[in-house]
Amino acid sequence: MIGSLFVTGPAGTGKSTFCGAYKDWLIRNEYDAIIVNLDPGAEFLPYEPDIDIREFISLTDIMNDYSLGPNGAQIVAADLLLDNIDKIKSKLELYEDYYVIFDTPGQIELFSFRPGSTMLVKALAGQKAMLAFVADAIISQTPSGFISEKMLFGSVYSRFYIPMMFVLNKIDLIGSDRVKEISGWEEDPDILYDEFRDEKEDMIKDYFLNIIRSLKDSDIINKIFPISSKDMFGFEDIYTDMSNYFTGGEDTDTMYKDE
Ligand SMILES: Nc1nc2c(ncn2[C@@H]2O[C@H](COP(=O)(O)OP(=O)(O)OP(=O)(O)O)[C@@H](O)[C@H]2O)c(=O)[nH]1
Ligand SMILES: [Mg+2]
Repeated sequence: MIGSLFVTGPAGTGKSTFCGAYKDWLIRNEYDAIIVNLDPGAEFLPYEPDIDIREFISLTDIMNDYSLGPNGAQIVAADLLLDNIDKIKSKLELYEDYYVIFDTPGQIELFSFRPGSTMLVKALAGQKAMLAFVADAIISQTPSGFISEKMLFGSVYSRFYIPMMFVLNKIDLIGSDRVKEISGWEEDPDILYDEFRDEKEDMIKDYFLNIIRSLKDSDIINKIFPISSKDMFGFEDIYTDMSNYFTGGEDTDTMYKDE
């Protein structure tokens, strides 16, 4: 692989839709890309996975074999991912000059907070791994929603400690003026703090001011990638960041292009 993007984030933020749309965008722009589905519980995927963990792990079998409900089975399945690394790796070897997009389970804690996940990322992608944290623009458009998404982002970052993008998905639902306001919070956390106070009607303590400041000081509040997976908008910036990281900005794929 040239590089990989592990796509994580809270349930329903559009991770799988993003994976499918971003792969299509890459291919449309003549970059080779595949998707690996790492969600054994996915019942429907908005794309055709090139490699699929469901070939090796069945949630229904786990529920039957271990007498578990769906949540317990998801936890066993997340741990069983590790036992299947070699099988996934041998399939990945067929895609030497490809970008690899990994779709991860809907429940963020299954991927981001299980001890095996950092090992999984290392084993599958080594140093060639980035993370995309997909947040929902509808939730992130309020100061409190934005702060909680950023804290979750920081929490995932502390687990993996590899380059990680804050991807604000579904911006088609909030409009460009709202996106500008959210970007303004990135640039000046004092504005975020003031608007947070307005939202909470001044009923807040320095506690939150300190949290916002420390998010800014730690660079957790720094850059957002506003996108719409529905409209395929904003993908260029994500690709630029990936390509800068993995290839130093050089297009190593030019040999696959017509021109
Ligand atoms: N308007 C709009 N809807 C979107 C966008 N991206 C995803 N959706 C919708 O959001 C819903 C959830 O999308 P998924 O891609 O399944 O989200 P997910 O994060 O993979 O969900 P889980 O894996 O179940 O956590 C679907 O109805 C998508 O059509 C977007 O950019 N704009
Ligand atoms: Mg999904």
